Amino acid sequence: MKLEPSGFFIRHPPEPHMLRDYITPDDQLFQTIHMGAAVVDQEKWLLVIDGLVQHPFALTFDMLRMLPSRTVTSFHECYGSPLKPATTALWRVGNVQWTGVPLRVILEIAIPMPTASFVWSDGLDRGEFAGVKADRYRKDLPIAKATSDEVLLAYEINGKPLSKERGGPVRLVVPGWFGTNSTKWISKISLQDHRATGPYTTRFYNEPDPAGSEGPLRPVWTVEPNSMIVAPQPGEKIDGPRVTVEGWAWYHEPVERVQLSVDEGKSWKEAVVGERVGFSWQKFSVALHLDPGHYSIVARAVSGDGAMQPLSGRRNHCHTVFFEVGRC
Ligand SMILES: Nc1nc2c(c(=O)[nH]1)N[C@H]1C(S)=C(S)[C@@H](COP(=O)(O)O)O[C@H]1N2
Ligand SMILES: [Mo]
Repeated sequence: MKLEPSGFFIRHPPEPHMLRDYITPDDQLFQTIHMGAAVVDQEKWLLVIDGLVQHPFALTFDMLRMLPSRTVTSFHECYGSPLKPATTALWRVGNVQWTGVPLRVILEIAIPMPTASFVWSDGLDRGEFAGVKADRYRKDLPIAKATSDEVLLAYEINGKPLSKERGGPVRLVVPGWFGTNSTKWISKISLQDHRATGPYTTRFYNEPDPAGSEGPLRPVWTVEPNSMIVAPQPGEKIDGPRVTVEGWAWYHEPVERVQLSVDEGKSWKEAVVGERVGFSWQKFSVALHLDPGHYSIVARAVSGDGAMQPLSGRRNHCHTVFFEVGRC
């Protein structure tokens, strides 16, 4: 398997204030590649389904295209480096439309055995990341998530074929879960009764519970509540007194409230939060009346289940933007 480029590669997203569009264009969406981008010939691509199934089989790209497809709008967020403690906020995120065949359709053809509890997914990339060698990129999903409607074997992003760097011709997409679970250059699905072997589910991408409990590490699966301010932009000078604050909020479950503070979290004002469509990010906005002066504004997403962003020290900590209100 040829890798081009080979080795670790990140394409960083633009600053949050540049991500104003509801649908992030492909060229504004970050990319994360651990070992290199696999060069896959669509004509030769084959997906193998095996393990704890009654009917193991393989299918070509043309066969995949004949199966029922759907389009899911979803935010897409990278967890960040699995080598560093999860304390730095990155806003390595976007919101896109994925089109493909629900993984469930494939699993229904294969018929999982009752003992199958995890779905492993293998990518065609191999090599070394952080000094650790791997013969493939391998991830896993509990069968309940793998069989939910939104999980796709995707071949399109925003209505266009996936590029090589995006994981084409076919990748897994796991809406609501961190990007690391969405295996690119997918070539094999295997049903198993235990978590996947290989560095990307054992050495990397397990973390302590941020609640601080001493228990075992948990897999990096569901996304935590998060948000980012897209307006005002950092350093902007606005004619007051009316200042419109806007941004995006996301979580694996819908975000219920977004709160804003101009006094470093002492008091909070509720923003208007838009509906979630599928697994999309949600727009928030609020109009503030501010006297002339220098301000810092902080946004905090709160979910229906009570989870909220911490002010600092966590990968999803609150975003702060400094700006100035002038006299109009
Ligand atoms: N095969 C394979 N799949 C992969 C990766 C990889 O290195 N190899 N990187 C993962 C990570 S960490 C993220 S955040 C997403 C990034 O997808 P994108 O580059 O399309 O944004 O792909 C995931 N899937
Ligand atoms: Mo990632």
